[in-house]
Amino acid sequence: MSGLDVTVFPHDFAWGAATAAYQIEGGWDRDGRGPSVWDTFCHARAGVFEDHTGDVACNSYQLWEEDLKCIQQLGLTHYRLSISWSRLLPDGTTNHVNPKGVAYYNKVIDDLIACGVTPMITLYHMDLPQALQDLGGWTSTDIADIFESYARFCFKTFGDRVKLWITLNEPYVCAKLGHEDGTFAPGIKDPGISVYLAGHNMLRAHAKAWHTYNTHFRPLQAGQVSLALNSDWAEPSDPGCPKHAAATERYKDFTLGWFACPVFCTGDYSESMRARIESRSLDLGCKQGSRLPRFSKDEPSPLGTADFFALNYYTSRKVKDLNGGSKKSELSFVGDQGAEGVVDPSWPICGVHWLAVVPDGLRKLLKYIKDTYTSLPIYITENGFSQMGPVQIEDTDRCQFYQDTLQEVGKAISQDRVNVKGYFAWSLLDNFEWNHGYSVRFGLFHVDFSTPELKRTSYRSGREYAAVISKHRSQTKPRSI
Ligand code: GBH
Repeated sequence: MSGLDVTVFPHDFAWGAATAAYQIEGGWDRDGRGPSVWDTFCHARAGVFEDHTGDVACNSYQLWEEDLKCIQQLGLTHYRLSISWSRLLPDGTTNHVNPKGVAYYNKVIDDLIACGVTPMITLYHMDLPQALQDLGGWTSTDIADIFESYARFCFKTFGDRVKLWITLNEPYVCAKLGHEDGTFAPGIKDPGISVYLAGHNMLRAHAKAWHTYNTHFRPLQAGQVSLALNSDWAEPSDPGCPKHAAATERYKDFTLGWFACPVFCTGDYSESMRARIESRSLDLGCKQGSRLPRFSKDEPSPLGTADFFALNYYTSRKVKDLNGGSKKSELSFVGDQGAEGVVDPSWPICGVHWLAVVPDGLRKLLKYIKDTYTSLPIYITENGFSQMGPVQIEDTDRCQFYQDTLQEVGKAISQDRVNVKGYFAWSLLDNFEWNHGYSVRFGLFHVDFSTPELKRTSYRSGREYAAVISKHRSQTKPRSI
């Protein structure tokens, strides 16, 4: 990454790395932690690579100090972690607080701050307490208030020190993979119905949590709250064809727009999403009218419930129109979307099959977000490159990827005038990569899962990322007044 011009990044740019509780913590039943949907999913052998589980993962629950050493070696200014909801509140509700869980996160937060690292905390990263799933999980209306109580508890307990909050990570993935495709926990396959209910309740939950923070905590704590949205950059597979161009707009509206439109634009789903789902619901004979729920006037609106834009970007897609295809008469999210994203054969794939390397897609997406949704500051809360197969500690391809990607972020800042405030590499450590188990490695640090010590060793990319951060520190001076 030595070819990177770091001077385009503002002096207070956040250099981070990210992780998520279930993917690193292990200690799944230690010290009073309750099970989450991912414990259930893995233990049921519901489709994870070679039946891997997060029971031990990187054992960050016991080896936090080792993680902290990695963070310090990188010289990060920021670290994004998530709280395991069921470690804090074993049954998901504030009726029962686990003091050991509180102590763990207090220590992590205090240690970070003592080392000069700013924590960014995600409240929910795919790991719903199983007890709440048993009540209907994200498809239940009640979940929004339960999440709000959990969020309130976290703001109250940690908010004196934590100033950057993410309520939900990737509601799209949780709704679609968890409730439509069934490839992520809780493994529900209910095409075209639960996906919208889950997404809707996540938006309600997020909005309630943001309003609680805004009213009761912001005046004293002065922090910021957002939700992390994943999005590919999308372009028509054939730019000359109006059908594919229209499909591309729908693709964007159904992925990023599904959550970004209610939060950043109108307080409601996009017109295109509403109209499509309504008319297809009629065509397909759905009894209750549209399968896309409505926001109630009696509840806090999602509009304006983000203090910054949090973006997880990994890859890009070329979009094809599907309106005439076999999905036309199928009750499904993709049928509603009427569009399909495919990988351009010219794009290299890094490790896992879905991850086509398209660094300039990030620049285009950043500009699109600024032009379409908001002029608020943007944090890139995840972005990364995976390895599969034999481990390469000298991961020169990943180094090239980070250099190319950061160069594109730099262009977004200096040429497109996008207000990018920070960048979080996914991930600090190799970890439990959901349905791919430990077969896919995203870390800046290698973790040796074959021995109980779970030794962390820096990849070359970790060393080079550290060099970028320290070069930036030495080349940019805070503006003097
Ligand atoms: C992020 O999702 C997650 O927030 C993070 O926890 C995760 O570790 C990281 O990405 C890397 O994957 O294999 O065909 O089922 C990014 C969005 C959604 C992209 C799920 C991959 C699975 C495609 N991801 N998708 S498939």
